[in-house]
Amino acid sequence: MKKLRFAVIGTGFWARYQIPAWLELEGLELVALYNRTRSKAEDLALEYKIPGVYDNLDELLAKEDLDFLDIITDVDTHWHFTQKAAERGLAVVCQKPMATDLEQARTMLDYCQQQGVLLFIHENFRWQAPIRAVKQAIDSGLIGKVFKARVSFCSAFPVFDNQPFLAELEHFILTDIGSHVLDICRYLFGEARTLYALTRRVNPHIKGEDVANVLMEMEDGVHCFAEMSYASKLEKEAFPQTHVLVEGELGSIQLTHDFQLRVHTATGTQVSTIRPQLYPWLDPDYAVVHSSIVDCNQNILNGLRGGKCETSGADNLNTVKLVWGAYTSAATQQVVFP
Ligand code: 89V
Repeated sequence: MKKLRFAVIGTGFWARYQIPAWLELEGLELVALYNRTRSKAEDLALEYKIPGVYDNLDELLAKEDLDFLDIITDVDTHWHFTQKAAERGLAVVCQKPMATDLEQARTMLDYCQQQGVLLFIHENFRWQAPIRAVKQAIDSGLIGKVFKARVSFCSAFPVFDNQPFLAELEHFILTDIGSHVLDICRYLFGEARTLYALTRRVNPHIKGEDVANVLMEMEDGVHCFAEMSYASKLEKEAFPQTHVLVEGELGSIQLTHDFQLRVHTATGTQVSTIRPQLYPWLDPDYAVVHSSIVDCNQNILNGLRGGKCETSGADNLNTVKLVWGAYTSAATQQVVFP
Protein backbone atom coordinates (compact mmCIF):
# COMPACT_ATOMS: atom_id res chain seq x y z
CA MET A 1 0.00 0.00 0.00
CA LYS A 2 1.26 3.48 -0.92
CA LYS A 3 2.69 5.39 2.03
CA LEU A 4 0.80 8.60 2.86
CA ARG A 5 3.11 11.60 2.81
CA PHE A 6 2.46 14.45 5.21
CA ALA A 7 3.83 17.61 6.77
CA VAL A 8 3.40 18.82 10.36
CA ILE A 9 2.46 22.47 10.80
CA GLY A 10 3.61 23.78 14.17
CA THR A 11 6.42 22.34 16.29
CA GLY A 12 5.45 23.44 19.80
CA PHE A 13 4.61 21.43 22.93
CA TRP A 14 2.05 19.07 21.40
CA ALA A 15 4.11 18.24 18.28
CA ARG A 16 6.72 16.66 20.56
CA TYR A 17 4.22 13.85 21.23
CA GLN A 18 2.13 13.91 18.08
CA ILE A 19 5.17 13.26 15.86
CA PRO A 20 6.47 10.16 17.70
CA ALA A 21 2.87 8.93 17.95
CA TRP A 22 2.59 9.07 14.13
CA LEU A 23 5.92 7.27 13.87
CA GLU A 24 4.46 4.32 15.84
CA LEU A 25 2.24 3.62 12.81
CA GLU A 26 2.96 1.91 9.48
CA GLY A 27 2.18 3.35 6.07
CA LEU A 28 3.12 6.99 6.64
CA GLU A 29 5.99 9.24 5.76
CA LEU A 30 6.57 12.54 7.57
CA VAL A 31 8.42 14.57 4.97
CA ALA A 32 8.43 18.14 6.28
CA LEU A 33 7.96 20.39 9.29
CA TYR A 34 6.81 24.00 9.30
CA ASN A 35 7.20 26.48 12.12
CA ARG A 36 7.23 30.27 12.02
CA THR A 37 10.39 30.12 14.17
CA ARG A 38 12.56 27.99 11.93
CA SER A 39 15.03 26.90 14.64
CA LYS A 40 12.24 25.08 16.53
CA ALA A 41 11.38 23.08 13.44
CA GLU A 42 15.07 22.35 12.83
CA ASP A 43 15.49 20.88 16.31
CA LEU A 44 12.62 18.44 15.88
CA ALA A 45 13.62 17.61 12.31
CA LEU A 46 17.08 16.65 13.53
CA GLU A 47 15.67 14.54 16.35
CA TYR A 48 13.31 12.59 14.07
CA LYS A 49 15.36 12.73 10.81
CA ILE A 50 12.72 14.66 8.88
CA PRO A 51 14.18 15.96 5.62
CA GLY A 52 12.16 19.16 4.97
CA VAL A 53 12.19 22.24 7.25
CA TYR A 54 10.26 25.42 6.41
CA ASP A 55 9.22 28.74 7.91
CA ASN A 56 7.22 29.61 4.79
CA LEU A 57 4.12 27.51 4.24
CA ASP A 58 3.62 28.45 0.59
CA GLU A 59 7.13 27.31 -0.16
CA LEU A 60 6.50 24.03 1.66
CA LEU A 61 3.28 23.44 -0.26
CA ALA A 62 4.92 24.29 -3.58
CA LYS A 63 7.92 22.01 -3.05
CA GLU A 64 6.59 18.96 -1.24
CA ASP A 65 4.44 16.21 -2.68
CA LEU A 66 1.89 15.59 0.10
CA ASP A 67 -1.32 13.70 0.91
CA PHE A 68 -2.22 15.63 4.06
CA LEU A 69 -1.24 18.31 6.57
CA ASP A 70 -1.29 17.78 10.32
CA ILE A 71 -2.03 21.15 11.93
CA ILE A 72 -0.66 21.39 15.49
CA THR A 73 -0.77 25.16 15.98
CA ASP A 74 -2.76 27.51 18.22
CA VAL A 75 -6.48 27.57 17.54
CA ASP A 76 -6.51 31.03 15.96
CA THR A 77 -4.49 29.70 13.00
CA HIS A 78 -6.45 26.50 12.32
CA TRP A 79 -8.76 28.00 9.70
CA HIS A 80 -5.88 29.73 7.85
CA PHE A 81 -3.83 26.53 7.56
CA THR A 82 -6.88 24.42 6.74
CA GLN A 83 -7.74 26.78 3.90
CA LYS A 84 -4.18 26.57 2.53
CA ALA A 85 -4.27 22.76 2.57
CA ALA A 86 -7.78 22.43 1.16
CA GLU A 87 -7.02 24.88 -1.70
CA ARG A 88 -4.40 22.41 -2.83
CA GLY A 89 -6.64 19.39 -2.41
CA LEU A 90 -4.80 18.08 0.66
CA ALA A 91 -6.64 16.30 3.46
CA VAL A 92 -6.45 18.02 6.85
CA VAL A 93 -5.83 16.70 10.34
CA CYS A 94 -6.34 19.47 12.89
CA GLN A 95 -5.99 19.65 16.66
CA LYS A 96 -8.94 20.45 18.87
CA PRO A 97 -10.52 22.86 19.43
CA MET A 98 -11.39 22.88 15.76
CA ALA A 99 -11.73 26.68 15.42
CA THR A 100 -12.00 29.92 17.36
CA ASP A 101 -15.81 29.66 17.48
CA LEU A 102 -18.76 27.72 16.11
CA GLU A 103 -19.16 29.88 13.03
CA GLN A 104 -15.52 29.41 12.03
CA ALA A 105 -15.79 25.65 12.63
CA ARG A 106 -18.76 25.53 10.24
CA THR A 107 -16.81 27.57 7.66
CA MET A 108 -13.87 25.17 7.92
CA LEU A 109 -16.06 22.13 7.46
CA ASP A 110 -18.02 23.65 4.55
CA TYR A 111 -14.85 24.75 2.80
CA CYS A 112 -13.28 21.28 3.06
CA GLN A 113 -16.51 19.73 1.76
CA GLN A 114 -16.62 22.20 -1.15
CA GLN A 115 -13.00 21.44 -2.01
CA GLY A 116 -13.70 17.71 -1.72
CA VAL A 117 -10.99 17.16 0.92
CA LEU A 118 -11.26 15.14 4.11
CA LEU A 119 -11.13 16.94 7.47
CA PHE A 120 -10.31 15.13 10.71
CA ILE A 121 -10.15 16.62 14.19
CA HIS A 122 -7.55 15.24 16.53
CA GLU A 123 -9.86 14.52 19.44
CA ASN A 124 -7.86 12.01 21.45
CA PHE A 125 -9.51 11.82 24.90
CA ARG A 126 -12.20 9.38 23.73
CA TRP A 127 -9.29 7.12 22.63
CA GLN A 128 -7.89 6.78 26.17
CA ALA A 129 -7.80 3.08 27.12
CA PRO A 130 -9.81 3.59 30.37
CA ILE A 131 -12.52 5.58 28.53
CA ARG A 132 -12.81 2.82 25.87
CA ALA A 133 -13.19 0.35 28.78
CA VAL A 134 -16.04 2.39 30.28
CA LYS A 135 -17.83 2.32 26.93
CA GLN A 136 -17.34 -1.46 26.69
CA ALA A 137 -18.72 -1.92 30.19
CA ILE A 138 -21.80 0.19 29.36
CA ASP A 139 -22.34 -1.72 26.10
CA SER A 140 -22.02 -5.08 27.90
CA GLY A 141 -25.44 -4.33 29.44
CA LEU A 142 -24.26 -5.39 32.93
CA ILE A 143 -25.59 -2.25 34.60
CA GLY A 144 -28.80 -2.17 32.55
CA LYS A 145 -30.36 0.99 31.17
CA VAL A 146 -28.28 4.05 31.99
CA PHE A 147 -30.19 6.98 33.49
CA LYS A 148 -27.50 9.28 34.90
CA ALA A 149 -23.76 10.00 34.58
CA ARG A 150 -20.96 12.30 35.69
CA VAL A 151 -17.83 12.98 33.63
CA SER A 152 -15.26 14.84 35.62
CA PHE A 153 -11.94 16.58 34.96
CA CYS A 154 -11.03 18.50 38.11
CA SER A 155 -7.43 19.35 38.86
CA ALA A 156 -4.95 21.92 40.13
CA PHE A 157 -2.14 20.80 37.80
CA PRO A 158 -0.02 23.81 36.68
CA VAL A 159 -1.08 23.37 33.06
CA PHE A 160 0.08 26.90 32.14
CA ASP A 161 3.74 25.95 32.74
CA ASN A 162 3.80 23.73 29.63
CA GLN A 163 1.11 25.54 27.66
CA PRO A 164 1.43 29.25 28.59
CA PHE A 165 -0.90 30.38 25.78
CA LEU A 166 -3.80 28.77 27.68
CA ALA A 167 -3.60 31.56 30.26
CA GLU A 168 -4.20 34.11 27.48
CA LEU A 169 -7.40 32.55 26.13
CA GLU A 170 -10.56 34.52 26.78
CA HIS A 171 -12.45 31.25 26.50
CA PHE A 172 -10.34 28.73 28.35
CA ILE A 173 -11.56 25.63 30.12
CA LEU A 174 -14.59 24.86 27.97
CA THR A 175 -12.60 25.14 24.75
CA ASP A 176 -9.50 23.34 26.03
CA ILE A 177 -10.73 20.61 28.37
CA GLY A 178 -14.45 21.01 27.62
CA SER A 179 -13.80 20.00 24.01
CA HIS A 180 -12.48 16.70 25.36
CA VAL A 181 -14.91 16.16 28.23
CA LEU A 182 -18.01 17.01 26.19
CA ASP A 183 -16.74 14.79 23.38
CA ILE A 184 -16.40 11.93 25.88
CA CYS A 185 -20.02 12.56 26.93
CA ARG A 186 -21.12 12.28 23.29
CA TYR A 187 -19.00 9.16 22.79
CA LEU A 188 -20.49 7.43 25.83
CA PHE A 189 -24.10 8.68 25.79
CA GLY A 190 -24.90 10.09 22.34
CA GLU A 191 -26.06 13.59 21.43
CA ALA A 192 -27.43 16.17 23.87
CA ARG A 193 -30.99 17.50 23.61
CA THR A 194 -30.65 20.31 26.17
CA LEU A 195 -27.79 21.90 28.06
CA TYR A 196 -27.40 24.28 30.98
CA ALA A 197 -24.01 25.60 32.09
CA LEU A 198 -22.34 27.70 34.76
CA THR A 199 -18.78 29.02 34.46
CA ARG A 200 -16.45 31.06 36.64
CA ARG A 201 -12.84 32.11 37.00
CA VAL A 202 -11.05 31.30 40.26
CA ASN A 203 -7.42 31.92 39.21
CA PRO A 204 -6.99 35.72 38.94
CA HIS A 205 -3.86 35.38 36.77
CA ILE A 206 -5.56 33.99 33.67
CA LYS A 207 -7.97 35.60 31.21
CA GLY A 208 -10.63 32.94 30.76
CA GLU A 209 -12.84 30.77 32.94
CA ASP A 210 -11.19 27.88 34.80
CA VAL A 211 -14.34 26.23 36.18
CA ALA A 212 -17.32 24.99 34.16
CA ASN A 213 -20.28 22.80 35.09
CA VAL A 214 -22.50 21.57 32.27
CA LEU A 215 -25.71 19.62 32.78
CA MET A 216 -27.18 17.92 29.72
CA GLU A 217 -30.18 15.80 28.95
CA MET A 218 -29.11 13.41 26.24
CA GLU A 219 -31.42 12.36 23.40
CA ASP A 220 -32.14 9.00 25.05
CA GLY A 221 -32.99 10.69 28.36
CA VAL A 222 -29.68 10.19 30.25
CA HIS A 223 -28.87 13.08 32.59
CA CYS A 224 -25.20 13.80 32.04
CA PHE A 225 -23.21 16.16 34.24
CA ALA A 226 -19.84 17.27 32.83
CA GLU A 227 -17.68 19.09 35.36
CA MET A 228 -14.26 20.59 34.77
CA SER A 229 -11.92 22.75 36.79
CA TYR A 230 -8.29 23.78 37.00
CA ALA A 231 -8.87 25.29 40.44
CA SER A 232 -9.57 22.03 42.32
CA LYS A 233 -7.07 21.44 45.12
CA LEU A 234 -8.18 17.92 45.88
CA GLU A 235 -6.65 15.37 48.24
CA LYS A 236 -5.58 13.23 45.24
CA GLU A 237 -4.45 15.12 42.15
CA ALA A 238 -5.81 13.22 39.16
CA PHE A 239 -4.35 15.12 36.18
CA PRO A 240 -4.77 14.26 33.38
CA GLN A 241 -7.32 11.57 34.15
CA THR A 242 -11.00 11.96 33.41
CA HIS A 243 -13.17 10.31 36.04
CA VAL A 244 -16.54 8.84 35.15
CA LEU A 245 -19.54 7.59 37.11
CA VAL A 246 -22.36 5.91 35.19
CA GLU A 247 -25.54 4.81 36.92
CA GLY A 248 -27.82 2.20 35.37
CA GLU A 249 -30.99 0.46 36.56
CA LEU A 250 -28.94 -2.63 37.53
CA GLY A 251 -25.71 -1.12 38.84
CA SER A 252 -22.97 1.42 38.30
CA ILE A 253 -19.63 1.86 36.57
CA GLN A 254 -16.93 4.03 38.05
CA LEU A 255 -13.63 5.09 36.51
CA THR A 256 -11.60 6.51 39.32
CA HIS A 257 -8.02 7.34 40.39
CA ASP A 258 -5.15 5.23 39.10
CA PHE A 259 -7.18 3.89 36.21
CA GLN A 260 -9.44 1.75 38.35
CA LEU A 261 -12.62 0.59 36.67
CA ARG A 262 -15.25 -0.60 39.15
CA VAL A 263 -18.38 -2.30 37.84
CA HIS A 264 -20.91 -2.75 40.61
CA THR A 265 -24.06 -4.91 40.32
CA ALA A 266 -26.20 -7.00 42.68
CA THR A 267 -23.59 -9.79 42.46
CA GLY A 268 -20.73 -7.61 43.72
CA THR A 269 -18.05 -5.27 42.40
CA GLN A 270 -15.60 -6.25 39.66
CA VAL A 271 -12.44 -4.18 39.83
CA SER A 272 -9.92 -3.92 37.01
CA THR A 273 -7.07 -1.56 36.24
CA ILE A 274 -6.86 -0.19 32.71
CA ARG A 275 -3.44 1.38 32.34
CA PRO A 276 -2.30 3.30 29.28
CA GLN A 277 0.50 1.90 27.15
CA LEU A 278 3.71 3.60 28.28
CA TYR A 279 5.55 4.61 25.09
CA PRO A 280 9.15 5.72 25.71
CA TRP A 281 8.54 9.19 24.23
CA LEU A 282 5.58 10.20 26.38
CA ASP A 283 5.71 12.59 29.31
CA PRO A 284 4.79 10.51 32.39
CA ASP A 285 2.75 13.45 33.75
CA TYR A 286 0.52 13.13 30.68
CA ALA A 287 0.74 9.34 30.16
CA VAL A 288 -2.91 8.46 29.58
CA VAL A 289 -3.37 11.45 27.27
CA HIS A 290 -0.20 11.03 25.23
CA SER A 291 -0.73 7.31 24.86
CA SER A 292 -4.19 7.90 23.38
CA ILE A 293 -2.65 9.96 20.55
CA VAL A 294 -1.47 6.73 18.91
CA ASP A 295 -4.96 5.20 18.85
CA CYS A 296 -6.51 8.47 17.73
CA ASN A 297 -3.97 8.76 14.90
CA GLN A 298 -4.55 5.13 13.89
CA ASN A 299 -8.27 5.84 13.56
CA ILE A 300 -7.56 9.02 11.56
CA LEU A 301 -5.21 7.05 9.30
CA ASN A 302 -8.07 4.67 8.68
CA GLY A 303 -10.19 7.66 7.67
CA LEU A 304 -7.44 9.01 5.41
CA ARG A 305 -7.44 5.64 3.65
CA GLY A 306 -11.19 5.91 3.04
CA GLY A 307 -12.33 3.90 6.07
CA LYS A 308 -14.29 4.98 9.13
CA CYS A 309 -13.01 7.66 11.48
CA GLU A 310 -14.83 8.61 14.69
CA THR A 311 -13.50 12.15 14.85
CA SER A 312 -14.27 13.58 11.42
CA GLY A 313 -14.83 17.33 11.12
CA ALA A 314 -18.57 16.67 10.73
CA ASP A 315 -18.67 14.63 13.93
CA ASN A 316 -16.58 17.09 15.88
CA LEU A 317 -18.85 19.97 14.90
CA ASN A 318 -21.38 18.46 17.35
CA THR A 319 -18.79 18.75 20.14
CA VAL A 320 -18.04 22.34 19.13
CA LYS A 321 -21.80 23.03 19.36
CA LEU A 322 -21.79 21.81 22.97
CA VAL A 323 -18.77 23.98 23.88
CA TRP A 324 -20.33 27.14 22.46
CA GLY A 325 -23.80 26.17 23.65
CA ALA A 326 -22.31 26.05 27.15
CA TYR A 327 -20.89 29.59 26.79
CA THR A 328 -24.28 30.83 25.56
CA SER A 329 -26.06 29.13 28.43
CA ALA A 330 -23.62 30.52 31.00
CA ALA A 331 -23.94 34.04 29.59
CA THR A 332 -27.74 34.02 29.36
CA GLN A 333 -28.54 31.70 32.28
CA GLN A 334 -30.85 29.89 29.88
CA VAL A 335 -31.17 26.27 28.81
CA VAL A 336 -29.93 25.87 25.25
CA PHE A 337 -30.83 23.30 22.59
CA PRO A 338 -27.55 22.47 20.88
O1 89V B 1 -5.14 18.09 25.23
C1 89V B 1 -5.16 19.24 25.65
O2 89V B 1 -5.89 19.98 25.13
C2 89V B 1 -4.30 19.81 26.71
C3 89V B 1 -3.78 19.01 27.85
C4 89V B 1 -3.96 19.71 29.16
C5 89V B 1 -4.30 17.61 28.00
O3 89V B 1 -2.44 19.03 27.51
O4 89V B 1 -4.53 21.13 26.96
